[in-house]
Amino acid sequence: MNRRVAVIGAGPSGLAQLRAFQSAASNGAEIPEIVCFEKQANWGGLWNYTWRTGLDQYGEPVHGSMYRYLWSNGPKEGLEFADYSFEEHFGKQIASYPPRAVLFDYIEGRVNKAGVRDWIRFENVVRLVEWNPDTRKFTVTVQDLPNDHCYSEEFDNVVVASGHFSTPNVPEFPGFDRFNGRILHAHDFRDAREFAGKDILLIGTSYSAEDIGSQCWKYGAKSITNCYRTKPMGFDWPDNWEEKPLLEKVHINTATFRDGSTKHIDTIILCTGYKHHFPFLPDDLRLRTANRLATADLYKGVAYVHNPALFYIGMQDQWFTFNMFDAQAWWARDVMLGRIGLPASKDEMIADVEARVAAEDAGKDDYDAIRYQGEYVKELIAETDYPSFDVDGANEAFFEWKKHKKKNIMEFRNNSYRSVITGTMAPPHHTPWKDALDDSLEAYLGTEATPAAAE
Ligand code: FAD
Ligand code: NA7
Repeated sequence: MNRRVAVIGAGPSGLAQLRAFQSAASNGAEIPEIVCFEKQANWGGLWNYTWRTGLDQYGEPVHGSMYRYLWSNGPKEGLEFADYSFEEHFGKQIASYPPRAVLFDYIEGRVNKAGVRDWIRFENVVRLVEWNPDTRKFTVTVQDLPNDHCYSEEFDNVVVASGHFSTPNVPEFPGFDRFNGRILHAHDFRDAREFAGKDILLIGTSYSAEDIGSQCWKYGAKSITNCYRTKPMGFDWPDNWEEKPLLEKVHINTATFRDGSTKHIDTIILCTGYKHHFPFLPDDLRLRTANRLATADLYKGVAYVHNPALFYIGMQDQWFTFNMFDAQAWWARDVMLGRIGLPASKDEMIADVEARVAAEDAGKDDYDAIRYQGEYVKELIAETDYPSFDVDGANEAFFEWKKHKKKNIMEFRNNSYRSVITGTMAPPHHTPWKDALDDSLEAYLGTEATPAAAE
């Protein structure tokens, strides 16, 4: 087979694609040549922590949006790889909300075992993808950053796995230009200790606001205020945390909210989400979608309806993450290997997208959304040889998680859930989340209580 496949990005989605092909090869299939382009110097995507913000040493926008002390925001039992359990990786079952370094280690363990690192060209950023309708091939233009060299190669298929939580959505509010303090987006947040003793204002009500606020609270902020455009998060917050209607304006250090109330503020953190941003894709190939479970223009959530030689992995808003990316990558692989056929007409693919959008819209709450995405994962897995797993069990872990958050937002990470891959119950973590200041892999996997000061 002399076909070639380009994978853009070596985060969890791109790595899922590499593992999918490697798995087929190890089962005796003939596979195309796979070339993965990754602009960072290592794999892991967002889980590859960087202290950098803004531009990197090459002048590239920094991809990383993760920060120090980040622990999984959902139970690991919802994201476990069906072909590589936590027990296989760590040699034992571990607690349910691992910090970033622990999850990075787990992600890396599977692809080290698969031996796919040689397929990746690190510090090679994709600049442009073009489709040639005559040859029915893509031309991918890449810049080798350390050698400052641009080159182009041809591919039969392209898989876009470049993530969508890196390009910040940055609204402006009246008075920002004269605010006497730091204004940053969640994308640039790195270390909560910077905000110890300060009055913090968070704009937004989703994961970033909840978690960055919790981090700042844990590491000693004086007060947390978050404001909402649609509705408050509604958790039972600590005494020094309050929720307010949306910010109307700031003047010097005073924030005024839509209900007319005011508050002294030292720092504003925009937790206002991210944009799907593909500067390397021309109009005919570029996905334009809102951050939702049923994306626009992707048949089965994966194949681009306007050119199904192009695939997108991980472009949905996410309850399920790693195992959903796997389900998508296995499915995309099987289309590329000719094991799964696509509908003959574009209209059929568009009808599939419309049905998914309608089904998502019919859901009434987060529980329906979790079920919806669980069904999607099941649907894709049923069409490939990705190991089947108890998706309903993973849904249950998510339901429990939501209840635990409602019960106590600062204690939900102290709970444990049962693995749907191995059936083992996770042990409780040795230290309550709010007291565990050291987020290193060693501290987490150790058995001692570790309230040690963070370094
Ligand atoms: P990414 O991880 O973003 O990886 C994309 C890769 O593509 C990167 O390595 C990037 O360098 C590369 N790339 C981009 N453009 C180019 C280019 N032009 N050329 C070459 N390479 C390129 N999920 C969970 O399951 N649990 C959590 O607790 C959790 N916490 C999160 C916290 C934060 C702050 C954020 C932002 C996300 C979190 N997520 C979490 C969701 C996260 O999106 C997924 O876990 C996962 O990282 C998505 O993988 P991905 O490969 O699709 O994208
Ligand atoms: P999300 O989940 O996309 O949420 C964005 C939030 O920002 C949401 O509460 C929005 O409010 C709010 N938002 C967006 N624009 C505005 C403006 N202009 N004014 C006020 N509020 C606004 O992003 P997150 O960063 O929290 O999470 C992304 C991923 O990172 C997630 O998958 C996690 O795993 C970590 P709305 O509800 O629309 O009114």
